[in-house]
Amino acid sequence: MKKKIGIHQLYSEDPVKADELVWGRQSDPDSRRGFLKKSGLAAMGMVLGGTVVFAENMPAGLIPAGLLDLAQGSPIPGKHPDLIVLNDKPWNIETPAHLLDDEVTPADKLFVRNNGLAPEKIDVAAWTLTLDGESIPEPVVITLADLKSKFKHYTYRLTLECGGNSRAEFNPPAKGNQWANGAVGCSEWTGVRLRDLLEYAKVKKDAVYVGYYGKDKHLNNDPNKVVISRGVPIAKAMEDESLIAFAMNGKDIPLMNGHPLRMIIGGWPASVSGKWLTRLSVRNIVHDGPKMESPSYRVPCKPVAPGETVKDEDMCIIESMPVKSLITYPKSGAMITSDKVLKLRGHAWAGDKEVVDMHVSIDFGATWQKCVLKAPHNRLAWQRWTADVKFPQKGYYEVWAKATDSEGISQPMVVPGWNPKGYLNNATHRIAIKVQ
Ligand SMILES: Nc1nc2c(c(=O)[nH]1)N[C@H]1C(S)=C(S)[C@@H](COP(=O)(O)O)O[C@H]1N2
Ligand SMILES: [Mo]
Repeated sequence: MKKKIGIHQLYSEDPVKADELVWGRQSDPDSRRGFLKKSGLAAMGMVLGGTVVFAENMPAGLIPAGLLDLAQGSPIPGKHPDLIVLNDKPWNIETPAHLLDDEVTPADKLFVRNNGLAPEKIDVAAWTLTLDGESIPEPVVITLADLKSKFKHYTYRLTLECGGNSRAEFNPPAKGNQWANGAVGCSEWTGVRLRDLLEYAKVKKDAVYVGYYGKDKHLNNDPNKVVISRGVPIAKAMEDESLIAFAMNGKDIPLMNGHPLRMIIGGWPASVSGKWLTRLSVRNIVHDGPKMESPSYRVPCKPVAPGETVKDEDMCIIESMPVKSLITYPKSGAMITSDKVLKLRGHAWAGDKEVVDMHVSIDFGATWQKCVLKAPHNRLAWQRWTADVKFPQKGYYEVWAKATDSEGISQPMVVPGWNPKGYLNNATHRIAIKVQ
């Protein structure tokens, strides 16, 4: 069941609280007069398409009229109004496939997956990153300013996909956010290499895993409870593209995507890319932070029948994500005329591997047409594919898209490998086309 939360619903429960969430408005409980900070004001201006001239007169808890037409939209500042809200506590927001058409996913179209409450106050000037753990001789604290000025910067486009993306298609259903296909994106990240930081902190030879800690708060507000602390084996941490990023698409990372500092690990479930990063714990064992334990972000080590119960010890940690693709143009349901060639487009990716082949079918998988496929901009970036398709007669069609990775593994046409938590569904993406 999809839970969509529109702006009205958000405001109906507690408009003043909603205001605080949406715009960061701090309200005076006595006068109910809103006080908007500069950032909230700027966000409001951006969403409404112009500076709010008399903002200081705006009562707290008032839904801007300019937002009313955006009804079902995402109420998060800086996020496109057509993103779909699956949950608001915590925020889980996905991007419809047709909004993922850009080669580089813009900030307003990158999905949000929070496990807890995003930090409310970010003090960039006071932000530090600590490196500690069994495999670091002496804990090291680096200020954000030093991290930016003392280490070499690298920029990569990296595909981030939630391990639970496309969960909605599993049957029997798996609990959790019922993502359709839009918990994925490929933005351009700038930061320092995780490897450079580890070497600076004199990482020991016995290092096994790098675990992250972020500044978000547990849903129950308990400051001592860690929301999520996952990470990657040392070999993945040492790769060129494993970044500690402070910028996305040449700007500050959006608040909901981890501003001012986050880990970015392309090709692996995005849950290993820690947001609001404050600490890296370099472990001499497989990291054991919250949500590393079974069954979180794990799948059965051996395939199981749909609905089967799997023991915790028979679940294995997800590493590289499987081959997958999206049709990003046209939007599902598009109507075209029968004399037209339809120019389809999308992206394909394959975890740590590359996509080497891309096909589409308009006859429910009976025959497949080869697509034009571009090389990735850099390793671990998704790849653009295009195809010119003609439809033989008027009627309803489905376009199915199928990518094949460098090991010859293709996307399945039916939902693969049912698993208790509903991870790793990489079945072919399907859209509807009506030819008139
Ligand atoms: N600190 C922190 N990091 C986090 C999370 C979180 O809840 N807290 N969620 C993880 C999960 S499950 C995913 S899919 C990605 C989502 O990244 P995004 O919100 O920038 O799209 O962040 C990961 N990093
Ligand atoms: Mo995730």
